[in-house]
This record gives sequence, structure tokens and C-alpha cells, in this order.
Amino acid sequence: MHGGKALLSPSSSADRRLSALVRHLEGSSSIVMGSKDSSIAASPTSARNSVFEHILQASEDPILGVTVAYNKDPSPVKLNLGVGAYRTEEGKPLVLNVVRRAEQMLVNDNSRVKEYLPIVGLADFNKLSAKLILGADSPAIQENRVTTVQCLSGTGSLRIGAEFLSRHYNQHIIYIPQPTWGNHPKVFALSGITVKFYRYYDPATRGLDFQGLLEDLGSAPSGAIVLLHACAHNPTGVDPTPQQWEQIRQLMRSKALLPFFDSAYQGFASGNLDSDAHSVRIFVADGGECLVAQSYAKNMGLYGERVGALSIVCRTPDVAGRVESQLKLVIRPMYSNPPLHGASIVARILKDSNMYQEWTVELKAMADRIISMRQKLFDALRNRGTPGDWSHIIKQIGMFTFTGLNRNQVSFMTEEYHIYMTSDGRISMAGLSSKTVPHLADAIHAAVTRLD
Ligand code: PLA
Repeated sequence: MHGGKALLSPSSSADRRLSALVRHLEGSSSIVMGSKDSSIAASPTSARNSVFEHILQASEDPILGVTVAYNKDPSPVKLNLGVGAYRTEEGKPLVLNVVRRAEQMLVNDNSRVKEYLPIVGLADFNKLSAKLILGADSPAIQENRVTTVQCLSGTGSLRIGAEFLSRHYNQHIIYIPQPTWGNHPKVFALSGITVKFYRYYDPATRGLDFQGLLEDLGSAPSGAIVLLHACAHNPTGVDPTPQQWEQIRQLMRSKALLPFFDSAYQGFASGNLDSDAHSVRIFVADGGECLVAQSYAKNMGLYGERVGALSIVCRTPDVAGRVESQLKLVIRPMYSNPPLHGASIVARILKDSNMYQEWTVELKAMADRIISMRQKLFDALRNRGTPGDWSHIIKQIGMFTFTGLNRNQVSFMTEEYHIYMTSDGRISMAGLSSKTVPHLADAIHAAVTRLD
């Protein structure tokens, strides 16, 4: 059964990917492909023309491109609130003390070598990652029906999961929230999965469009994949309540929809690792199947180390074993096996109860600082008498505030105040400090009073 689907012929697979991508990108300028005519314009034998002459300049990534623009700005007051990257009160990137300590231990351990990891990554890291998201007492783990593979941070985990589903799952449709993290549609479309949206955010209430969500998932075809943000929804900062999660679970299970959780912010929403895993755990507790992509970029501050995990919770140990064997076939031709360093840091911290404790304290401190920035920004706008109801700044959770500022107001703030953010009006609260709040509040005040 598995073998037949695993061996897609290269041309049908390539065609499917291409057509999914073209469908998805219709009207989008972010990736531009050459037309048939222009793609053969340059001849390899020509002395003057590059064989790449036909290639068009692609636009920058909507999130990471904000940092590119910020880096070019010489202004001393510039502020990058684009990418979700934690900064200290001094505006500096933070390496957690517990991470430094783990790294020191690794460096001092002369028995450590640099051999390749297995295709699925570091065994300890995988076990501990599953425990972290599913809970130490998870029956699924105890029953040996979870397979976990180390991947390249959250993005890599999503991509491996998507490639696996594309090869081995019978439904090639995924429903993702509207709006969602900008990379989600591309990750799935490029894996050959058709991307559809379900209603999630209601701009009028700046809250969850729960009715819309239930209607859209209710009319999804049976078996469709559904992407769920485990907590701290990006970009809106709006999560379902525990009661709403329960309703979502019941609806999805009744229609055999397959949950694919993206857990990029465990610990960042509430400051508590267990509370932030609640949504995932209720889906695992019912005995059903799901996928979970985990990232340690934010909660351990390991952004550039690219450390994450994909867990697939299956019905039986036997299925989990076969799923893992196929995940290896996805990973091996992509990057062979994952990097050692970041996963070793995480494994050290998760394994040692003192270090784990220290981590939770540092994580809570980051989450609390972000929450205090929300209050400071809200107060600053109220003090300025800025028109509008800004209470969503303190109600939303996680790294971001979805301000409601429009594209023009965002460009105005960038041009006049050197404040960089994504064009959808999302700001990274983690990039703010007490010193920069007044500058941001001045900019928002000017933007909303001068421009519609
Ligand atoms: N999933 C969600 C919901 C995210 O917000 C991000 C990162 C990822 C996955 C992937 O993170 P990772 O691969 O680094 O683990 N989103 C960031 C960065 C923080 C980015 O866009 O790459 C953001 O600013 O939205």
C-alpha cells in the first residue's frame, strides 16, 4: 500500500507541484517564473548573454524583507518590529543563560564528536520534544505510537510533514486560517497540496470569527488536512478559548479532518509550557491521529540554530514505525540528516531537571516582558488620546499585535518614523522596549490622525 504511492514518477510529481504552485501564486508577485519564450532566450553558446538572462527579479519576503529594508536605513532612531525576534530592554538579541550553560557543557565534553546524526536526528532530542508538547504522561507516547523526527526548526518540520502527506495521505487539500503566517501557503503549495482558507479573524471585532471557522471547517471535504496554530496565533494574537478548542476538536473528529498543529510559540502565549500545549493535548487525548511541528527558535531563543521537530501521532505502534520509515525517505534526499549542535543544546536542557527549571524561569521572563510592553503601548496611546479602541493590544497574546493599521499607515510610519513592520499592520511586541514605546506611540498617533 505504501510502496505504490511512495514512488511517484518524477514528472507527475513535478507537474503536480508546479501546477499547485501556479494556482496558488496566481496574481502574486512574490515568485515570478519565466514564460516559455523567455526561458529559452539565452543560449549556452552565446558569448554575451547569460543563460540566466531571462530571470526576473523576485520581490523580497514579506517578513524577512522587512529586516533587509531596516538594515539599509542609516537613521539612529530606526526600529525593527517586523520579524518576531525577542529583544531585551536594551534592544539587544538575547541568548538565554541556560543555553549558554548548555553550550559550555557541550564544549567542555571531550567525548563529544562530530559524526553524522541518524536521518531522523538525535534520539534524546526527539523523545524529549514529544514529551514537551504532548505531556510527560501522554498515553500516545507510553503506547509507542508517536514518531518524532528532528527537523530544521518550525519551517523544516512543516515542510517535512507536508512532503510526507503529499506522498502518503489520500487528501491533498489543506485548510489554513485566514490570515496566517505568510510562509504557510507556500510550504504546502510547494509540497503539492492545494491550499484553502478557513475564516479565522474578524477585523470588526478584532477577535475570532468562530462562527465562520465552524462553517468553513464544517463544509470542508472529509479527510482534509487542517492547519491549527497551537497557541499565540500569528499574526492575529487571537486564540480560541478552551471551550472553543473543544468544539473545534469535536467538529474535526466528526468529519475525520486531519489536524496539523504548528507550535512555534509554546511558552510565549501564557508563559507556561503546559497551558500553551493544551490545544494539541486535547486532540491527542481522544486517541486520534495528528501531526505537530515544533520550533525552538522563539522559546529557547535558538533562531539561527534551526532546531525543531515533527511528531506524527498514529493509532498504533506498527503504523508509527512504518510512518517513520517513510519520513526517512523524505529527509534523506533533501538534506540527509539534521545538524547536531542545536538539538544537543535542547536535549541537555530538557533532560536535566535543574536546567529545565531555569529555562522555564527565563521563558516566563520573556513572556512577561512582552506582556508589559502591551500595557505600556496601550497606556501610551491612551495618554496621547489616539482615536480608536486600542484594547486589542492588551487582549491579544504572543509575540505580535495585529494593530489594524493599514498599508498606507504602515508606509507612513516607516518613511517618517523609521519604524519597520509587516505591511498587514503586524508589530512584533518582542522587539519593543520601554525606551522605544513613546516613539512607536507617536508614530501610530500621527498615522491614524493624518491618514485613513
Ligand atoms: N510557524 C509560525 C506560526 C511562525 O510564526 C514561524 C516564524 C514559524 C513557523 C517558523 O519558525 P522557524 O522556522 O524559525 O522555527 N515566524 C517568524 C519568523 C517569527 C519568520 O517569518 O520566519 C515571523 O516573524 O513571523
